[in-house]
Amino acid sequence: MAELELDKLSMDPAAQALLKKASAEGVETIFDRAKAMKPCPIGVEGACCRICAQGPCRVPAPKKKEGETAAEKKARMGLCGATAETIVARNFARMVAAGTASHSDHARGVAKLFIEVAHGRTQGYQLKDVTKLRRVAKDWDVPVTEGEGEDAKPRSPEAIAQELGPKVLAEFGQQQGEINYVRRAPKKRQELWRKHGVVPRGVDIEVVELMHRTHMGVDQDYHNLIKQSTRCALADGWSGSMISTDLQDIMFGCPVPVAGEINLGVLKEDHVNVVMHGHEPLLPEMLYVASQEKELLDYAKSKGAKGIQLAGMCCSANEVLMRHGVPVAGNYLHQELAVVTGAVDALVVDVQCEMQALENVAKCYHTKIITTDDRAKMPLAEHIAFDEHHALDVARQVIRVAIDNYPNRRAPVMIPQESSPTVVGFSYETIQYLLGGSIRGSYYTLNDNVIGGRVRGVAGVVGCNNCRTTQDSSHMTLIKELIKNDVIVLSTGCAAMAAGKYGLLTPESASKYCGEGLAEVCETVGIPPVLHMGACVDNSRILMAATACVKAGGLGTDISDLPAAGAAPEWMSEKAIAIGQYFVASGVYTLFGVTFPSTGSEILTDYLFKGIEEEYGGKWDFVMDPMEMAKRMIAHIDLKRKALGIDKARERVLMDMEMRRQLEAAAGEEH
Ligand code: NFS
Ligand code: SF4
Repeated sequence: MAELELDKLSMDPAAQALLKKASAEGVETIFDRAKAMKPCPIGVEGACCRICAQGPCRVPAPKKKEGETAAEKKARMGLCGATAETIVARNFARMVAAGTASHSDHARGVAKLFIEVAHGRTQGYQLKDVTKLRRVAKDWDVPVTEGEGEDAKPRSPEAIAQELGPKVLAEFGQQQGEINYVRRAPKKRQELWRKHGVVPRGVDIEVVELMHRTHMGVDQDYHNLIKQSTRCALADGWSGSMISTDLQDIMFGCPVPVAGEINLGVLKEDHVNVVMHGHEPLLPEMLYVASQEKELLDYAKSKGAKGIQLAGMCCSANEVLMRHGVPVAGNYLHQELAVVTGAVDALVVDVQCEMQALENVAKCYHTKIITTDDRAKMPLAEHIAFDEHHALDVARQVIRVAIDNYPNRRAPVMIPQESSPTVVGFSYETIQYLLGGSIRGSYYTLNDNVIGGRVRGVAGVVGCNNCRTTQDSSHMTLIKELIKNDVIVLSTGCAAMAAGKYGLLTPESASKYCGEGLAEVCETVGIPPVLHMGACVDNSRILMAATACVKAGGLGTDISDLPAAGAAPEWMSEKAIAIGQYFVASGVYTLFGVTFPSTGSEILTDYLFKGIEEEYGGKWDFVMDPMEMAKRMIAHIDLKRKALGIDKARERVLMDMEMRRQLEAAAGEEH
């Protein structure tokens, strides 16, 4: 691969160095394949229907839109007569269904584990955060005390959990009524959802119904299809994902600020390196415990290693980083590159975002790929099945395999030096504590700073890496532009890791990159301008934070009133579309980069980008250029400030700052 192109593939020097190594060693990566295989232009715009065997039917948007006559437009249909609107909406809907299914199947596993933990039937797990357990129990109408009046005593955590677990699990199969956490949303939002008939009944039913309605010859009305997509996506955000977050916090601990390191430089040449890659923190929690056991450390030493280095990848990484400060080897596009270092003794995967190509790359090195989830196998990998009843033993076995593999390393090993310090762990609760203060117990201080104009607004920057763009580049350009304009950034997933790699997850970065208003707030509170809130299921924490802002007062009465916007500039997964749809339906202006899967239908795109706002107060947008993306987000934030009547306050703050700058300059001259 020509050297010149490296900076087009990734802005990360660690990635560039390893791409060079891969190329010299004749190892193919996704970056090579992306060059060789161009995406299908019809599929990209969602305009290929292959849901029955009479197709695939292709209905691409005409090159020149003005040129399409009514007759041509009419002729643009599949064999069964499905219009471009129907076909594109069906494809979009299926992405929402798959994304929701992924987050929710993860959540179901967590709920099942939770029940086992409650009954003491697992190995290694416990109910760590009893305060959160009690709070969550109240939200599910599970009593936290027993006895009446003065005799009332706190109920044991086990008893609470034993009642709570089955209640939560039942929500997946619930057939009617409303999902429980709808009650957590602002009142006005709940009413809006009820009015439009999109409050999810349960989790599974919304996915199944959406799959049914997108089968050949069922729902042929794009608006109706997007309506069910909304209902399904809301089940993701306000149920599946939120359940994962809550129960994981109870079992593994609710994140509080913790220091960590990010990038491939966290691997150690003289240690046994175990990379945990995937999304479900169940096994990684136990790997973390096992990696510290003396017996295994001694075993590693007996093989000539100095110790065991655990490192995470993708969202499993975010989970253990947030809770234990376990270092992160990288985000999505780093997975093959980690193997290319030649220093990874075992790459342990669970579910989601794992490239099958890992097997091929691993063949060129000594790395053992270990699958651990019966739902996610790879033909060439070793499978060590996770079992919550013996989770710690399974973790020990995995680490033993890695240790046994350590002596098999082949030269040359090359670990890039890059790794950046981070401060992570900004759960919804932590932000409340840091910014709201324990007295008011709310997001009041944050609101106060927004109202006063120091903080211009709030942005969520989330989502993946995508090999069709320069790795991390759009994330960085967008985030830097936002914080420079005093917009505080909440981040999750691979976007948050990107922010970490280039130093934006440290409190010190505030004075370097932020506008004066945001810098002052960050310095006073001691927080980074980009708050790492966790994995992608933890986007539910952003929903909770947005709701808390509404409830704290002064910024309107619904999420759609907030000076806020969301973006996924490098998205690639179906989960991202599900997330985007629930943010839009929760009232957020949501921008995606790279490509947008509805462009095959102008009418549908117009609805998603404009019409839907009249119904939900939020809308989609598609912008490839991250600077333009920032511009639109800031413009939207300013629009909301104006509607709230707080635009003048910001002008005053800026004026004060200018005056202070002049005074300081004058004082400087005097000296
Ligand atoms: Ni989210 Fe996390 Fe990353 Fe994208 Fe994949 S790891 S769940 S889907 S690629 S952000
Ligand atoms: Fe073609 Fe209709 Fe079959 Fe889709 S459902 S493949 S548009 S015939």
